[in-house]
This record gives sequence, C-alpha cells and structure tokens, in this order.
Amino acid sequence: MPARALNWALHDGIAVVTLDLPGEPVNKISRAVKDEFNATFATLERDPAVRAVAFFSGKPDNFIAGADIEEFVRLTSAPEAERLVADGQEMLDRVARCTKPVAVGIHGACLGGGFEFALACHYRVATDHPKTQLGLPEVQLGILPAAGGCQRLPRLVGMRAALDMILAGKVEHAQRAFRAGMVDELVPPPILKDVTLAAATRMAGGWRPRRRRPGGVMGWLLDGNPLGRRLVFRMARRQVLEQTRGNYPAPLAALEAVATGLAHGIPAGSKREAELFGRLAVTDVSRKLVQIFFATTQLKKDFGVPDPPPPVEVHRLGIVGTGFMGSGIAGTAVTQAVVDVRLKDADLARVAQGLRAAREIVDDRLRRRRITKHEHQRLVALLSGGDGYVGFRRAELVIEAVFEDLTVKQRVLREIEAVVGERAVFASNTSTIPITRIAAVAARPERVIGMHFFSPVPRMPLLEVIPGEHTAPWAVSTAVSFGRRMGKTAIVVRDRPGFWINRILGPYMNEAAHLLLAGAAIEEIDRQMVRFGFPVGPLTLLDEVGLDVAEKAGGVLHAAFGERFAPPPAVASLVRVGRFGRKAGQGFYRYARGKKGGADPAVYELIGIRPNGGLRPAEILQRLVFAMLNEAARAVGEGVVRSSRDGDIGAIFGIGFPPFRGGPLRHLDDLGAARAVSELERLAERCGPRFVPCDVLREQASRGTRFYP
Ligand code: 3H9
Repeated sequence: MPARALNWALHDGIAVVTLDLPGEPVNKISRAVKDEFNATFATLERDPAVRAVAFFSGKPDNFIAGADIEEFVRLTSAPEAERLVADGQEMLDRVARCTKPVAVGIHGACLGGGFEFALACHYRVATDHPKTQLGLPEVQLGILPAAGGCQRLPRLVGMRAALDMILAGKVEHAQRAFRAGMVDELVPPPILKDVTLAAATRMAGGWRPRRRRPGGVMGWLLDGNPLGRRLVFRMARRQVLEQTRGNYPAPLAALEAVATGLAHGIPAGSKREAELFGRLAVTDVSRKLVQIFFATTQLKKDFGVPDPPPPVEVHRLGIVGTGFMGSGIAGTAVTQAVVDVRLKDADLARVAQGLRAAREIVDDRLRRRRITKHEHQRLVALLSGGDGYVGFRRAELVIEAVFEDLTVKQRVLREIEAVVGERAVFASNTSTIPITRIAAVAARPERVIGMHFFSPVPRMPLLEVIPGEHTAPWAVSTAVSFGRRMGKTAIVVRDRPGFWINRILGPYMNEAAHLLLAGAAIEEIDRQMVRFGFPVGPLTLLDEVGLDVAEKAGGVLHAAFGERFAPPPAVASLVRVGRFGRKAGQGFYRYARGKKGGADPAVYELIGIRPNGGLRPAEILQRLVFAMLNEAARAVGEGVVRSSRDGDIGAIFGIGFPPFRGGPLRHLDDLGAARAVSELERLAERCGPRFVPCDVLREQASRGTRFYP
C-alpha cells in the first residue's frame, strides 16, 4: 500500500484533515490523490462525530500546486483528458456539496486545481506570508481552469475580476486575493490553524459567512445582466485576440467556459469546461508550454557545473557603473535579493542619477502594492553609493556594468581586485566580450565570470552566466545562485563571442537590415515577426536595444565569425546621424515623450532606398526565421549552450522567441532537419552564402537525428 496523502483526526467535533503527498516537495492532485479525497470526504460525511472539516497542507511552504501536470503529458486523446477533468470536477463538487461545512487554511502556493479546491470549500483563511499566492495559471500551460474555476471564481468575486485572473493566468499575493474577496480572512501564519478551526466550529454551529455582492453598482450593471455580460465578453475577447494574436487558444476557451456557466448554470458551464480542457490538453501549444514549465523547473536546480560546490552567500553587492544597466541591477538586487548594494561611478552626479534610477525600481514595487511602506523604507536604505570604492571591501560579489570596451573593463577589474576581499567574485555584465579576455589581466582569474543581464533588468527574466577558461566552479554556482535570488532564470553558456543570445540575434538583426535594403518596409518586416509570435519585430527591438549598442556588438561578432556576420550598411548610416533608437527619440521609428510612433520615412532616405513592396511576406518571414535557426543550430554544435533545453529557454526568456513554438531548437525539430537544410540551401542560392546550412543541421538531416530525443 502506498503511504497515504490525506490524514485526519478529530478535535472537538472538527475533522482536521491534512494533505501531505509523501516523497514530493509539493502537494499536487493526481488520480490517486483524487481517489483518497473521495474516500476521505465520504467517510467524513458518514461519520456522525464529525460536525465540520478544517483542511490544511502538511507541506511547510506549499498548499496545493494544482493538478499533477505530469499526468497531462501522458494523455493521448481529448476524451481521455475530458474524463480526467470530469473526475476532478466530481471530486470538488463533492466537497462543495458536503453536508458538513469545510473551512480551509491556506499557507504557500495555492494554484490551479489547488485554488479550485479552496473555492469549493465553504470558508477560506489565508496567511499574509509572501509565499502564500493564489491563482489560476492554467492558461500559461495552454489549458483552462477546469475543476470549476471558471464557474466558482466569477460567482465569488464578480465576472470582471475573475476574467482578469483567468485570462492572464495570474497569480496574486494573499493580500490582493483577500482584497478581491477570494479569501475570507487574512492572518499571520502562527494563528492560521486556530482561526480556521474557529471558523469550522462556528459553521458547525450553523453560522454562515455573509459576503458582499462583488463589484458594486458597476458590477451589477456589467456582471449582473445578460446585456452587460455580453459587452464585457466582447471587450475581453477583443483584448485576448490582441494579446495572443490567435496563437494561444486557451484564454478564448476559458472565456467561453465562463460565459456558458453564467448563461446556463454551473452544470452546463462545467461540462463545457471539461470538453474544452479535453481539446486543449492534447494540442501542440499546450504540450510546448508544459515542456517549458518542466524545463524552467529543472533549471531552478541546475547550477551549470557538475557536482556544484556550495555558492558563496552574497550579503553585500558592489556595482561599478551606474548607467541604465548598473542601476537596473542595483534596484532589482535590492528588491528581489534584499542585499546591501553599493554603487560606484566616476563622479557623484552619475552616482546620484544611478541611485535615483535604482530607487525608482523600489518605488515601483510600492506603487504596485507589492511591498508595504515599511518594506519600501527598509529596501531603499540598502542602497548607497560613492565615487570611490569605499564599502566594496566586504562585498562578496561585484558586478561591473561599465562601457562595453575591453580596456575599460580590464581597468575596472584591476581596481576591484585591489580593494575586495579574497573570496569576492568579479562579474562582468558584458554582452559580447569574451570573459577569458577580460580575465587575462586578473590576479585571480578563477574569480572572474560573466553575468549578462538583459535590458530592462527588472523586467527581463533571463541571465546568461559565462565562466571564463579559468573560472572556478564555486564562482559559477555563486553567480547562478545570486541570479536566481534576483528572480532570474539563469543559463550557463560557453565563453564564445556573443554568448548564446547575441549570437543568435546577430544574423537575425542583420537579415532585417538586408531586407530593408532589398526594399521591404519597416513595419512589414516587424509585422511578419510579430505574426510569427515574437512580442516585437527586429527593427523595434533594435530601437529598444539601441542601434549604437547593436552596431558595437555586431562588430565583435563580425570580427570573430567573419563574413557570415558582415553587417549591411543600413544600421551604420543611421548611427552616424545619431539615430540610436528609442533613447535618442528616433531610430527606425519616431518616439515622442517616450511613446513609440510610426515608422520614420526619413530612414529610407538616409539609407538610400525606397520600399518597393517586392518581397512577399512569406519570404520576409522565412529569411528572418532561418537566419536565427541556422545560427542557433551552429552554436549548439560549438557547445555554446549546455543543452537544447538551455538554448530554448534562453531564447524564449531572453528575446521572446514564441513560447508556443517551444524555442528555436524545438522548432527546428518540428520542421525536421531535412526540410531546414533544403530551405536554407534555396535561401543561400537566392540571397548569398550567409544562409549555407550549418554542419549540425546537415548531419542531423543525413542521420535522421534531432535536438531532442
Ligand atoms: C491544473 O491545476 C488544472 C486544473 O484546473 C484542472 C484539473 C482537473 N504538477 O517549482 P518547484 C513539481 S494545472 C506536477 O521547483 P517552487 C516540479 O516539477 C496546474 N509537478 O518548487 C518540481 O519537481 P521536481 C496549475 C509539479 O517551490 C517540484 O514540484 N498549477 C507541479 O520553486 C518542485 O517545484 C501550476 O501551474 C504540478 N502542478 O515552486 C503551478 N507543481 O522536484 C505549477 C510543481 O521533480 N507549479 N511540481 O523537479 C509552480 O508554479 C511551482 O512549482 C510552485 C512551487 C510555485 C508550486
């Protein structure tokens, strides 16, 4: 007999039920757990000694992480998936209909099916701990909340608030969930049990919670009648289509399940939920998103070196260079990792500017109510700076974010080595310069590493960690572990020019310029890549990154890899006249007061061409996509990433490669190497040798192998 996940004991007529899935770090609702739930609740209903139920998780910081996603992977057909969900619905209906009142005490992640279970209970108490988060992230996995979430949440908090959470797959901190009416009481962790038991006891005595009608007058007008509902649904549908561009079917399905339930009642809504789940769970989109979930989870435990030595715990961080990157790293380190941060730049005016920008990141957290005023004060106090290295001596990690120039970076490295302690790691936030070259002047090269953050630092989820030739494994685990504390997904990449992200971006950006010179219009180039699924097209991205920065990075890649990376003259002619992109108010597009306007026709004049409409949209798309895919495959062959998993997660989190395609390497597997090779050969014939298929793809095509088994 496997160990039981659910256990209960009677206390003064209240059955205290605890879910603690043996041998697992989190509670999840698998088929076996469902069976136990059904059996336990049947017993509780039958037992006359039980007057009410109080339900808890036995995991220290985790309530229930939802349905067992691993079971989804094994589903082979829509009817099978539909049955799986129908069983889940039945289980939760049994809880909702239970004749004995059920109160639930929530501490830790309460997500997906876990939150749906809580919604089926009769009273919800949650802790105010930051680890307590509630939400329905299902659409992030390409499915919809299907254990009654699309039915019970709108009835509890109002249709608009529910759609807001369901359609975006949002997860909220307990405080927000409480304000929205998703939980009835918010308490500090030490009294969770007592308060939940007290609620169960009150309910056993006949008391029932009285909840406000959600949403006020506006709620009544919009949620409470068919006309208002139709309006809300129409708007939500439009918004979903704008955001997903039709690439992700789950939010629309969720919208339909909510609408069906509100129009025809919970049983009809639940039936629709199950049918839609069945269809979605076996789609390619959902499979890809589930793969991304597991890949990201694996990465949380991967330090990028075999038998990773324990990382040095960072309490104090030094940052040299207070520009956009330096201050972004500072603000993010303070808010996420809660460490002391000391900023340094050449003069105090720059330091002041950097501190202001870093503080702005902390202020933003307060504005979004992610932290309290008290926490805000505490975090702001962690930021300090100066024009010298005072305060650096005790830093366990120093990140350099100065100008992208080898000599400048080496000078800073030597200065830092002279002031920091023996155990300090020196990290360069370079985007292209090989770490081994920077470390060539180091007295202790084993402590030198690359930490390539992406801009804007608080928002971009990826970090590339780059060990140089002599970097010690403990320095790698220290950089990875600190990156993770900053909330980043870290991939450890090989010390080759451009590392992984800029390496695959280089040919793609260049190809955008080639297309421009061949007469494609700016908006058309961007439109094709947005159609493919990128959040923005390559020319918008160039404007964001800065054309001057991109030109410099392009130069490094060109020098390292030769003709294949030769930049077409378009970008250089724009840089020459100061068109650096958004930061200069003009690039490929115009910018006014920080807002992006239309494409600027002056660009065509500057580069001496006229858009001629001669290139078909399909050709634009093919050239851009294959430029990136070919280079990605080649870089994998050179061992730039340690696995296809790292390559795909890097591209998705670093440049927004469409998640529903699973990343460039999964996409290549889907296309098949043979097809990729023949498309590339045709492109090479038409456009030049930069498209000659790389050896990795040729070999895969001839042997019938792929990136993933
Ligand atoms: C759903 O509920 C559908 C319903 O509407 C309808 C159904 C009827 N399943 O992330 P961690 C594993 S869909 C399977 O490192 P943390 C994870 O893979 C579900 N496995 O911990 C890892 O395994 P391993 C909606 C799961 O503390 C281990 O647990 N729910 C699941 O950093 C530790 O995970 C979600 O989308 C799961 N549901 O973060 C929530 N959850 O040790 C998904 C976790 O073998 N989960 N594992 O590598 C999360 O967001 C995070 O795991 C969580 C904990 C915040 C819970």
